[in-house]
Amino acid sequence: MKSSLLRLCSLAVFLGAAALGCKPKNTSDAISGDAASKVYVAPGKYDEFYNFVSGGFNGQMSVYGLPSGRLLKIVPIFSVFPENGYGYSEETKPMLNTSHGFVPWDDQHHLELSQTEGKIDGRWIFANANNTPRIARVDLTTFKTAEILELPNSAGNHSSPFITENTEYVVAGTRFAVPMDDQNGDVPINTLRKNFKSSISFISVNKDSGTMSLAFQLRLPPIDFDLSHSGKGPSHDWFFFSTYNTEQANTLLEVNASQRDKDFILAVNWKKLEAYVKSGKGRTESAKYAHNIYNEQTHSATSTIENKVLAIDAQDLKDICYYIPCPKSPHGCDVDPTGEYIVGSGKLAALIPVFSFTKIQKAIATKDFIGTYEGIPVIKYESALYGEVQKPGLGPLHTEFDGRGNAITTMFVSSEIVKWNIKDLKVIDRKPTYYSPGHLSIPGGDTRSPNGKYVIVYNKITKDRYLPTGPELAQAAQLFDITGDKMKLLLDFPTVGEPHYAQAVEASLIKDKSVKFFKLEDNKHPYATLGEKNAKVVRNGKRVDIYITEIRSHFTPDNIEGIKMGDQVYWHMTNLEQDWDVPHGFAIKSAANTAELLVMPGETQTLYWTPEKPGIYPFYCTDFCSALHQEMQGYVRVSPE
Ligand code: CUK
Ligand code: CUA
Repeated sequence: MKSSLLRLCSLAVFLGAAALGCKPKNTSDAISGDAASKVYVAPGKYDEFYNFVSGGFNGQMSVYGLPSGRLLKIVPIFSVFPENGYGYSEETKPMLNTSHGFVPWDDQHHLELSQTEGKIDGRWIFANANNTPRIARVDLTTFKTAEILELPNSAGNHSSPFITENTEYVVAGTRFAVPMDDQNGDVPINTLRKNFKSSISFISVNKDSGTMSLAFQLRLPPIDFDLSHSGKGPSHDWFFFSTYNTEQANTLLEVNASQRDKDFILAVNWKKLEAYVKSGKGRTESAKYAHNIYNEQTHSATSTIENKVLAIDAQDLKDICYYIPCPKSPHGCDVDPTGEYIVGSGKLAALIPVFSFTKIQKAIATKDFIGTYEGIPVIKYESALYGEVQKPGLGPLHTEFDGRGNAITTMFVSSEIVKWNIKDLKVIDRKPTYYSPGHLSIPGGDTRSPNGKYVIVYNKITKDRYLPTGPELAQAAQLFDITGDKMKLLLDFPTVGEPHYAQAVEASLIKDKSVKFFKLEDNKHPYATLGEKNAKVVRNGKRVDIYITEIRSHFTPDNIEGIKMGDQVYWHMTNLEQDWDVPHGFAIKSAANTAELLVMPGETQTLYWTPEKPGIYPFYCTDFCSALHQEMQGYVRVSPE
């Protein structure tokens, strides 16, 4: 993103917009007199909203309270996390398995809370991985990653994990057109048009368990999907995608991908598509992808490699896909709460086009097309257009809705947020942001019922906003009050990673369902130790299983002998506590110990260990658990073979 900033900024200068600049200077009028009291959450008081923020290149999700901006938790999703042993314990390693093997990092851009009838229901949050395409589901009772599904036939997985109104599907569009996985991919890159395809994955979600499965993939001629959103209400059956690179350029020069005056929004009738698939129109293709599920009873993940996918071609179905021209390098593709208006944000456009679902339907019914693009009908721009927001600012990126008939759009180049009325397309207010905002988020702001109290803006550049921390500065969010006609800046707060999309929701939907500890009697881990008297060391050839319990504040057993060089040692730590917020840690001195374990009350987690030489190895609890925490320690003795 930052490199394209340079291009976009020079574009701003080129357009004679240097006055707007990349760096608004005046901050004094941004802070209103009562801002402090509006964001102050007194000690002992809870925040009103949970704010879930994507981690970008850190591969995690962070959770903040709003309006305070206090960081509550980092939830590892696609990256290993030494703080709690995610990706290091035997139980969580399978979560990061893929068809390419163990991939302990990814680039996480978008989050979407599950919905029922177009409203956030607070059950799960879905996350995308851009690099090795994956979709994850985080359980909001435990704040743990519950499931990760890899996506075959994709590369880059940017336009996801956007969902339909009842979480029927999580939808994921590929960023890169690629040769299909079951073909020989060793083809000249300039045969892209012939040999590459673009896929949109439809992942169904089980209503009760949340379990995902890759239902089918829609195949299209090469095109790069950027962002997407489902329809709502009247447009419930439809999904909308922004695209770029309609020249099917295969070099990285932006000029190549942006030379057209207009790219496309793709409208897909997913409901009809689903019916075609159900009636047997799809074909089964071979494809390899991992499906990883964490089980809360066994406290362990299993990874399965799937080998088939159902595919269906857009060109074979005459009434599923329609392109709508959209100026110019569209990025965000956002649908208003009524489901009637679809906002395309062309990064390089000096206006914001707003499309009308009713007009799109009419154009389809009357075949008001200007032609086809790779076999898919292209609706006439004017026939789909509701209207254009004129002179909104420079570099419109993303739009959210306040539920009162207004939209707020980030302007990447002119570094501001702009509020405009959806009906009359008039700009109502603009406020500078610091600097170069990417995504923004209003609680419920992409659903049928936004809570238009705040907008939170995620900035790409924070130069001079925080104490310097070397060449890289804090990532940053800004909280604005949007209850009045004029937006008011209330708070800056630094964030973890590079935030892209974020979602916020009323805390009441989540907080009372939060699991406080895991019941020991429900612990079905095969190596659980359900009481100190069951603690033991079991040898089976070279394999040694150590069943250890942890309770304030000792290990049982705490002195272990009989381990020999060449042994493969599995430390199965069971935390016997049955109380809220009493994890115990485990770490052992040695090269093989690359992270600690942090074991939640009632849970069992395993560290695999191979001793490096004979001797005495101390181990201890890493989490300050009681006045005797420091004493929570032990020794293991390793003897020659
Ligand atoms: S993208 Cu980051 S600012 Cu990946 Cu959603 Cu627009
Ligand atoms: Cu257990 Cu410290």
